[in-house]
Order: sequence, then structure tokens, then C-alpha cells
Amino acid sequence: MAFTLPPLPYAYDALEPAIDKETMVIHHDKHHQAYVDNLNKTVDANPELAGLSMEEMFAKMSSLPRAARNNSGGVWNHTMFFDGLAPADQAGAPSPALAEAIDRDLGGMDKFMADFDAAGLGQFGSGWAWLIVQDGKLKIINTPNQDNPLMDDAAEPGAPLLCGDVWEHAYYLKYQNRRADFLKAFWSVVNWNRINALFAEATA
Ligand code: MN3
Repeated sequence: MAFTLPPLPYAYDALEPAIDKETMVIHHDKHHQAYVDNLNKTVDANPELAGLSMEEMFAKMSSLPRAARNNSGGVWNHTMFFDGLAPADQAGAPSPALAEAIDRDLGGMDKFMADFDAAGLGQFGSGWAWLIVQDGKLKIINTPNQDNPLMDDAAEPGAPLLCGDVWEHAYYLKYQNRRADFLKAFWSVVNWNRINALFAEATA
């Protein structure tokens, strides 16, 4: 069965002013759609991928063709990214359990946000910043291209809670070269309710 593009869980302009409508339209309808289309083409061209979910591909990523990595990662990471955001008035706040873990593992909320931004800024070229649970603890990592922490050859494996897209297409229309300003605005639309739920699941 072919992969399909999940709809955005909010309106295209719902994240303004942090992320503008035009960027969201292009990012979701063009970039994310292209990864879905290319993943389906890759599956058609590689019979060993038939019937696999993206998570099943990640579990044996190192033995699959490069196109499977780029396109399954591209689809999955973008869904994770868009679901990880919410209109500012619906974004919630860290749960007591998550806040405690952020203090314990990441040195507090301010340091967490600064280190997450640094992971995004420090990713040379295109890639992603991540908050993950690794061995029961929170950790901030980054990945190049469309790699993610679920892939079998991930340098830093873990359960993803939040990702920040630091490909230029995620911010260039509004922020041009100012990746740091984009990451700062990103925090105003982070979906804490979802992170809380994923954290509870990953540490259950
Ligand atoms: Mn992107």
C-alpha cells in the first residue's frame, strides 16, 4: 500500500508569526509531499521494501538502498516535525515529570533550549536537531540529511520526542540566513502536550 501525506494538524497560518503561512504551504505541500512521492517510487523500484513500514525500514536501514534512507527519513521526520508544533495558545507546557527530567538530564529549561538550538546551529549543511530519550534519560542530538535516531546505524539512537528542521527550506522565506532567529521563534510553537505524551510513553 502506498504511503500518503498526512494532513497538517492545524491551519497553514496557525503558527504565525513564528512560522509564516507561505513557508508552511511550501514545506508541507511541496517538500513533504515530494518525500512521500519519492518514497513510493523507491518502494516500487526495490522489491525488498514492499510492505515495510517506515519503522521497519529504519530497523534495517544500513542494509537498504540510499534512496530508502533519504525518503523514509524525509517522510517520517517531517511528520514528527509538524506534529511537534502547535499554535502558541494550544502548545501547553512541560508536564511535571518532563520538567523534572529536563532539570535532571539537561541542566534546566534554559540550558535545554540553548543546547537544542546549538545542536541545530551546529549541524553543518542540512539536518535535524532532536530531543530523545536514550537509556531512560533525555538527550539532545543532531543528525545530518534525513537521518533519525530510529535508524539501526544511528550514532545516537533513542526515542524521539521533538525535532527541529534546520534545512534552509524550513525557514529561508522568512528568516533567510538567520537560522538562529528561526530556532528562537520555534520555541513559541513547540507542542509540549505531545512531548509530554511521548516522554511518558518512552519512559513507561
Ligand atoms: Mn524540511
